[in-house]
Amino acid sequence: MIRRIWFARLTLTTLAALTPPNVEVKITDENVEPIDFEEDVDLVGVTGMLMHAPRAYQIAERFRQRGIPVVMGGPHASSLPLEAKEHVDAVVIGEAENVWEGLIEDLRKGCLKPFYRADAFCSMEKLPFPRLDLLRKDAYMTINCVQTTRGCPHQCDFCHVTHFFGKTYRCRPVDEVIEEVKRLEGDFLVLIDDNIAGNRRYAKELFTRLKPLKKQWASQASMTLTRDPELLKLAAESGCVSLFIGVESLSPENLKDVNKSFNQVHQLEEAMKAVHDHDIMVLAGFIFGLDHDDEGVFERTLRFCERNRIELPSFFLLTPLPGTALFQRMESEGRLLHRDWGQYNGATVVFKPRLMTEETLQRGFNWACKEGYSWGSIFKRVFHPQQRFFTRVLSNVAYRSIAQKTPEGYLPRLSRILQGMNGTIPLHNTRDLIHRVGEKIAEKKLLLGQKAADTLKLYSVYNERLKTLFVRLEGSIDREGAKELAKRLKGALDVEIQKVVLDFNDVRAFSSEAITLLSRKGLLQTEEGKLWMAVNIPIIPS
Ligand code: B12
Ligand code: SF4
Repeated sequence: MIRRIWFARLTLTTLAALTPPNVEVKITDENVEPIDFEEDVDLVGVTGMLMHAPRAYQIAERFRQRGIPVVMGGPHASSLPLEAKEHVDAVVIGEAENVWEGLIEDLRKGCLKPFYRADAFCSMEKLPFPRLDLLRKDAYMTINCVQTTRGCPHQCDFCHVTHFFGKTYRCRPVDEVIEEVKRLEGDFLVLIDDNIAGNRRYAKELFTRLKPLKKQWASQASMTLTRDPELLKLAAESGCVSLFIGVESLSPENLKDVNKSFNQVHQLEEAMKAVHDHDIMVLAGFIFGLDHDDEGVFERTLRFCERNRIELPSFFLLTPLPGTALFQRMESEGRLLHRDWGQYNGATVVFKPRLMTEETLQRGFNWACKEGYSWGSIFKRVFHPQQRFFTRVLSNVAYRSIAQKTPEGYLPRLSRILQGMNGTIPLHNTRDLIHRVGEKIAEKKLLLGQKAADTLKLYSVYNERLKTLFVRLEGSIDREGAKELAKRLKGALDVEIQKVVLDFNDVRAFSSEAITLLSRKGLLQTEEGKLWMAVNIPIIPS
């Protein structure tokens, strides 16, 4: 099943291509085949992401026991070279292009150095084509992987890409990419770039040149691509059939926290529709455990995927990767639970979340993974009249088989209540509203004469650690709005909720009836003359 969706990384095939032709190379991808530890070799190279580090060290140890030198490179070894060096003979820090040949030469001379650091990013011109011929063709959905760019113009706090490849976005000459694509067998390929649309001008040229080759391709892109209709159209015309898009969160506060505000939440639905309108499948990535995520995030996110018919939702737990701004922040706040890198796999909680306990986050994540690929959810996301229907179903079946392996999870008990707490309440009567001017007069910004908002919006967040529900109100409140608010709060009463904090700071106008009702219910208490208050809700009279 996994073969239907698994493709090979370009790491080892690239290294093989960089190896002098008089050296014999063999690739073993342990994802799909066992390692022959008895193999007669002069040098072993290991690669891996952070989560693979413990296994990489075991592999190194087995070969080193036989006296075979081991060199390690890749994202993990480059972030923590001193740690890696404790397990291997040499560490390559950064890209291999400028150092690999020298390392092999040193090996021949018997003077392997402990560290090889790529001091500058390599040129993207004349890169050798990866040795795809060394891969087992039958082990993957496809071995046709091509990289057209390195890096990303953005710098999201949790992402390792800009840390590793730098903020520079380097593009290969389009001629060379086209030549590489032409040599591939079959009509499907994966462009394994981190952000295929990082440079619009380059992307437009690339897509235009891909068009006549009549291949189909999949890739990753940031949301910015969805805001450029011309580029999106060109992508589709050049054969784009699916895009992994890092949506990450439905909360603007979360996105701001991780330096990803260019994902604009209010445009998300439109963006998903734009991609679908071009008959491109969406693999949307979501991160759970960000600082503004409460227990409602799992259900809210899954329903978003269903509503927007996202073909393949991918849920990840926030994972602080060494080298990233997120890691630094979590470390300085003392929130990392341990440094057992094997568990830094995006599916295990490794830090203290802000608004939930570790258990709630883990179980909620497990629930979302399983529920997201339940038949019911697949049905909602996939069954609609669009092309590539069978591809959608088959890839969901493959993802489902992986999701089934997720340990048992459950939807946090307060999830339903939290969904009910949010939303917009329309006003019945906007004529008799009294503008709230007190603080504004003090600021010399009179709001008198301005039209009052004709809705009341509720934004709720539950802090499981404080057992407190925070509700921010925005807009205007009339009698009906006040009644509805009181009703929802009453509904939210639960043994676990001990306190509710209402924030009226963004309420611009009240009707006198609303004020009376809120006061009668004990919801309105002024603090130093300000209209916002903390209320112990269990005292609400019915
Ligand atoms: C393709 C890809 C995948 C594929 C992998 C398919 C497969 N068969 O493994 C999929 C989509 C499944 C995937 C999943 C995940 N991925 Co991924 N993935 C990538 C991606 C986009 C491209 C990898 C690639 O081919 N790069 C091209 C090659 C040429 O670059 P390279 O690997 O860095 O190698 C160069 C150097 O590092 C060096 N080098 C590397 N290894 C070695 C070894 C030796 C001996 C030497 C000398 C040199 C050397 O030389 C190479 C040439 O310069 C990278 C991002 C990126 N741009 O690299 C992320 C990336 C590697 N993934 C990442 C992550 C976190 C994951 C997940 C854990 C995500 C998650 N939370 O679930 C999972 C783990 C899955 C798993 N079980 O393995 C992170 C790793 C960060 C880290 N420090 O660990 C990256 C960097 C992306 C990111 N946003 O931060 N991924
Ligand atoms: S847009 Fe994607 S690839 Fe670029 S920095 Fe953010 S997460 Fe990483």
